[in-house]
Amino acid sequence: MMNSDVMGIWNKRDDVLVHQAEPYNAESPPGALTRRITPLDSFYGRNHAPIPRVDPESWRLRVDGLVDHPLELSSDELRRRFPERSVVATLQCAGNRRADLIEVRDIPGQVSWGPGAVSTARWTGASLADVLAEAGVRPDAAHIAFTGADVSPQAQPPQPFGGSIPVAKATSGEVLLAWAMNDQELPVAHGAPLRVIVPGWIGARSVKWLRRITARAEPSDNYFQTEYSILPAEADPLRAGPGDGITLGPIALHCAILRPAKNARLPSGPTEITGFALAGDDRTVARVEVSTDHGRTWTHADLDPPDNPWTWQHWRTTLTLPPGETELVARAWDSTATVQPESPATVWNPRGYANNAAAHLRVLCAP
Ligand SMILES: Nc1nc2c(c(=O)[nH]1)N[C@H]1C(S)=C(S)[C@@H](COP(=O)(O)O)O[C@H]1N2
Ligand SMILES: [Mo]
Repeated sequence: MMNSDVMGIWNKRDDVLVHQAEPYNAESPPGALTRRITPLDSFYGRNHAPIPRVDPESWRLRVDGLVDHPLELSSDELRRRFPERSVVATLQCAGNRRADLIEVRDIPGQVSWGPGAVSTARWTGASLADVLAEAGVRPDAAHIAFTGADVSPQAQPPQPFGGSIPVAKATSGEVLLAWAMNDQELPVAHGAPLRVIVPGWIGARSVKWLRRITARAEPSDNYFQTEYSILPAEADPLRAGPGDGITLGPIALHCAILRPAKNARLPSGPTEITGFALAGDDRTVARVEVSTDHGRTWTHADLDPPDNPWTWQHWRTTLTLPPGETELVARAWDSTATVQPESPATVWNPRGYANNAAAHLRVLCAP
């Protein structure tokens, strides 16, 4: 397939930041993140393999493992047999803002994501809880595993992308088997004919091109289930085993400055500073603060109320910036009174995941 065809399938705006063309990895332009819902043409894309060929006619979803009634469902059956449900949810890659960790210490072989591996959509589909209720999850099942159709050469051994979540989250109602995104047919690039959406959890658990749902006693043994984990700082990621890391699940508290842009040159005087914060599963953002004096004093920003616990909350404040260089720092607190760590150095880890340090950005004001 020619490169232009590949780009055609992804169907993104010219200003998305493409880190890799194959597998396609691209982050959203900062301007796209100022809106509550991210348009499809600027929603970030994160892949571990080429797009798989899935024929929507012959495609079936299998539900098996520790269930009383294994199911095999076509797209039509899914839409007919289960009530349709929509959830607005922010999807964030666990590798978002790895670039700031790389500045602390190099992380070879991983995509150097800036702050744009995050976007928000309105997802529509069947509730996973409803499908699992029909299959009858047995009491000895503790995890629900998902398997996609894309075989990743990055995995050892090469295997389809997959992962799992605990039964409690899987049956919570908000986890969707989505066939639509922003009220349009789910694009192939984002997992058509069907993908999982696990609101409030790292993007990696929202498996695209879904083929199979398996109820298990243990978490998924898919390569990517434990690849997405926090290793101890001194571990060698190439030698680490599945049990060596802390497996990632719920999203860590996060905050980003959207305006002004990094290294912007501004007139001095009152400047509007905007951004978003995201708390992750079961929490909401309770407060965002901005400092221009390296954290000595903080200004309380205006924060949008939460729509639900899984969607970013935008914030804004106006500060008078002095002439010369200023470092803006923005930090979020969540509804459990947790605050973000100050520095990426605190959270550095060998695979560069879950950088939840406060946002830092330098601007230059005219005298
Ligand atoms: N089948 C499959 N599902 C996948 C992936 C993948 O490579 N293959 N990437 C995961 C990761 S790491 C993220 S962050 C999200 C990205 O979703 P998007 O490409 O729709 O933005 O999809 C997840 N689901
Ligand atoms: Mo991800």
